[in-house]
Amino acid sequence: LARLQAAHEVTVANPRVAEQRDAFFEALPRAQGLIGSSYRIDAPLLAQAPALRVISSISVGIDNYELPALRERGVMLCHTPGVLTETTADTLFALIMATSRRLVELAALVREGRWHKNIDESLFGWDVHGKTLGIVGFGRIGQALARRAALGFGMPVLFHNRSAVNVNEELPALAGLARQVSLDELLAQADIVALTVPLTDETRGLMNAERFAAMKPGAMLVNGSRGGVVDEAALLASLDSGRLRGAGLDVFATEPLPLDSPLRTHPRVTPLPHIGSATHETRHAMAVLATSNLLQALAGQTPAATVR
Ligand code: 8YV
Repeated sequence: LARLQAAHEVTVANPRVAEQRDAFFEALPRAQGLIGSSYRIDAPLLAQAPALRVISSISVGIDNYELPALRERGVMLCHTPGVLTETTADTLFALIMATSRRLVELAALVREGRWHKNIDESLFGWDVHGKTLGIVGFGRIGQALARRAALGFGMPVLFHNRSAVNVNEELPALAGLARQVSLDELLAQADIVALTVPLTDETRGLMNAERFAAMKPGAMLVNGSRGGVVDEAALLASLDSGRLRGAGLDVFATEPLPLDSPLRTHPRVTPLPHIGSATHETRHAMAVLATSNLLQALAGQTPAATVR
């Protein structure tokens, strides 16, 4: 990346890190290429980068990029789909297990020296195997999660997807194990609801008070998509009412999660710091793909992972 930066006036958009923020905005006017991830790239920022030709995002999600502004300026956007699918699905299933079996809470009990006697019913978790999993958004990650649940844990899978999916033809390994249903049917029948939709105008606030009220009493939610898909006030109300048994959250409306957010310490919430793809292997693969995308684009080619 250093060679790339030297050769092509490339800058890395990671202004969350204060000392990098100044360097980022100093380099931006000269940048022809930009390596991004979760920073908001919108029209005002692009106006500061007249030389910018390509953005290569180290992420599969692209909700932080203002696509019309990119198109208007002819800036190509590439991302890293595919290389993080399995890892992110692993994380989501780990979140299902951790939330169902209260693993984080019970590990803390041991760590804090509060394990004095056999664990009683007040600390029991719930089974995962055999429970019905409802997956909202059936793209690569949703399908990978379905394979883990259906093939590994005997869980019937319901999924809701914007477009029709012919499981028998497209996903034969899941034939007879995963069924496409309406969102209402999914919420009414699923013991565990997993969100794997991209954040769009259609999905923002999807899980609102009405949808939480439509969930099966005692159900659980896990979110590995984007925090903006969930109305967090409605989530908290559903947890506090006891209707929702628990929530495993890897993403939040505001990240890092504010210290005063009730979600950070809620007893029924298992929080993770947006680590869906955060393994050594996968983040390396994402960086390699993002660098390759940038090199191709700066050489005048159109990488396969270009956002259309
Ligand atoms: C990214 C993600 O690593 O790929 C995505 O969309 O949310 C994560 O896997 C994160 O955006 C940081 O780059």
